Amino acid sequence: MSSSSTPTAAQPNHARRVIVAWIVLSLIATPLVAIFLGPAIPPGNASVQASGQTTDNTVMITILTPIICLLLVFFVYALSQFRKERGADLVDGPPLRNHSTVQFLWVGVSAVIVLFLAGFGTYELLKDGSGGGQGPAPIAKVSGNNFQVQVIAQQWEFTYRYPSLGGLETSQLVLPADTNIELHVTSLDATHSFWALQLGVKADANPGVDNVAYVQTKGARSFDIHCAELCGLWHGYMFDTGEIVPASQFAAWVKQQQQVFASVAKYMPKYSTVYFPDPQRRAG
Ligand SMILES: [Cu+2]
Repeated sequence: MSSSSTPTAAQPNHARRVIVAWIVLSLIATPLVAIFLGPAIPPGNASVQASGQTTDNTVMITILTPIICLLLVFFVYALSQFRKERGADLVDGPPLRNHSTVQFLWVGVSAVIVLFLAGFGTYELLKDGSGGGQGPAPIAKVSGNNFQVQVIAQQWEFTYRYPSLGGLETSQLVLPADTNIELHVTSLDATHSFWALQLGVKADANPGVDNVAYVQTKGARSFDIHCAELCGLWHGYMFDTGEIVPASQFAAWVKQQQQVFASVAKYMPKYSTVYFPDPQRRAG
């Protein structure tokens, strides 16, 4: 940088340089983030809710990109241009006080971004049942005939009950493709959390609570299930793989599971929206 040490020397127009660099960087970075980075952010594409969350993440980081670009440009510009020269005194720049344009832009732009995201986020949460558990009386109900599946957590596994299939209980979660599912998440003992990553579902599993979460499956694929609430010694081993399968394959699987289930059905507790700890089982 060519500069004279006299304070009266003409300064380049720093603001214009920063703004030009910011606009150029933003014009390059924002489409790249929206097209490539956003869609790569979890949870992915296994359900309508998961796709919705990925879209929401994309919207948010796309809005954030110009802001981050401004910070980066200003940071790099300040580091390279506003350096104390060797031997020179350390002098502060002129203070920026009562600059109404800067104040108006700062408050105005921040308010617009925050209020827009609050409105957008609320709409997105209510649109398709969000995939997070909404408790026993959901605000955002997904209308229509949903296929009910009860998720029962206990130390340290999940089991799954299908009330429309005679209370069939299985150790693996299998769901039909392209179906509206109503998950009823509960627990037999401690507080757990049912987290089906690629479905975009994460719902607390509390004893005595029927926590409803909605998910609309897409095509056939497998997905990961983890307990997401520290629930005791083997919490870290409380994971599972679920499957979304075509309707015909689902029917065949149900038939096969019902044959297995038939022999133990008489020992099963009656289907209920919630259960309470079984002292016998816990003692064992
Ligand atoms: Cu757990």
